[in-house]
Amino acid sequence: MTYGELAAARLLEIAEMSEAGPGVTRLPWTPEHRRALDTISAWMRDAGLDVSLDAAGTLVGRTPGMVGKPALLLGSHQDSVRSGGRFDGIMGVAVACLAVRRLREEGVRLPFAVEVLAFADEEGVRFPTALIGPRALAGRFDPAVLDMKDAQGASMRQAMQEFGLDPEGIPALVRKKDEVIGYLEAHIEQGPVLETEGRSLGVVTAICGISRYAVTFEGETGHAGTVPMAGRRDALVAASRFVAAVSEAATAIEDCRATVGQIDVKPGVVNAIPSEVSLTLELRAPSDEIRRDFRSQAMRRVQEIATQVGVAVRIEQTYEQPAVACDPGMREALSQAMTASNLPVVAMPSGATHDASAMADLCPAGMLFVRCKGGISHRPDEYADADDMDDAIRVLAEAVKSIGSQ
Ligand code: HGY
Ligand code: MN
Ligand code: MN
Ligand code: MN
Repeated sequence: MTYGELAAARLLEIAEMSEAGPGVTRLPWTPEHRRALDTISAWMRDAGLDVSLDAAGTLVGRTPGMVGKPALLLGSHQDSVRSGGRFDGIMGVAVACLAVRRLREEGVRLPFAVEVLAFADEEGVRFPTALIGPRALAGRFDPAVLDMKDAQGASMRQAMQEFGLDPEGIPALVRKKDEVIGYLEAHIEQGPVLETEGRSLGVVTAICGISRYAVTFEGETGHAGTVPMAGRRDALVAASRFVAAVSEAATAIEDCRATVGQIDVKPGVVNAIPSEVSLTLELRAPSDEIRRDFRSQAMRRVQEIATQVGVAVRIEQTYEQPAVACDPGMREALSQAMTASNLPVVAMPSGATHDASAMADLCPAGMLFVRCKGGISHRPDEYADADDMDDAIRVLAEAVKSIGSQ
């Protein structure tokens, strides 16, 4: 069995650690997360790593006996979106564990420690924020997020405590810059570029920035049959015009993305005019300047529409992650490793955000993309093949080795 085939088998097994329903739904600090921790711990021990769980719920596998030595960090996230795929995030953890095992089996001795990190929450699906684990390591953890609530009304603090963690310990997780050499993350591309180019791997040049908002339109409900159309203050009419307007505006700006993924209508009955609509708005752009310009444009437009329809509108920013350029040294280590593995080097930007976005605040960060069938992701039919994962394990191991020989 190749390392890639072993990765494929492990990912099939851990995909079962999910809520019921299509695809994988594994949210942070849940029973599904707890089951996944046991499996990932076994992957880490199989790679010869000592395993511990930190206060944010990040599982940490570290090479033993390297006390006080700086560490090269590998890893990705264990969580998924709702009805997501088997590879987003967790494949990076599996590939990292098998790259460490490969180095061990080759008898490679490194002058630094290696850690594999399985972050709890990268997607921001359960709570309206994300990247808790990497932001804690980078000293960017904002304790205010502990009061954010999930759809059941549980706060992040409660969720963590019920998971057996002490969130008060999160600020102490910050790493000193001289304790960390860098961070390398393997991740399924989640787009079509590598498949189109007929390549198995790509080196990421930059990661997009992202802003998320909670937008609430407040109008007036009334009888659907007796209230004339003229003069209605229908919150859903305003929201619908806004969704269409922001989508058209984003389409007109190259590489800018606007998505309304969630919407809730009150009173939500067939024969009453919607009085309140709350929705999530997400903006992404390759540069923070483009994203900021687009945000101003979207905010102007939402006020115009609210005035036209006679409703009030409230906008709260819930999450922000600036765009990040991957570290040239890490890119070079990955590129040389690809060349050493007889793979042509493909360099490409990322339209998805990643744990590496936040890790870049702590240390030099690099990413390795793995070909994604049909560019499909955040869907149950997301797929990466064993052969490509085998390439990724080899290249990641090679990159660690080359950093170790610098
Ligand atoms: O949404 C993203 O870009 C990532 O998959 N969390
Ligand atoms: Mn991901
Ligand atoms: Mn994702
Ligand atoms: Mn191959």
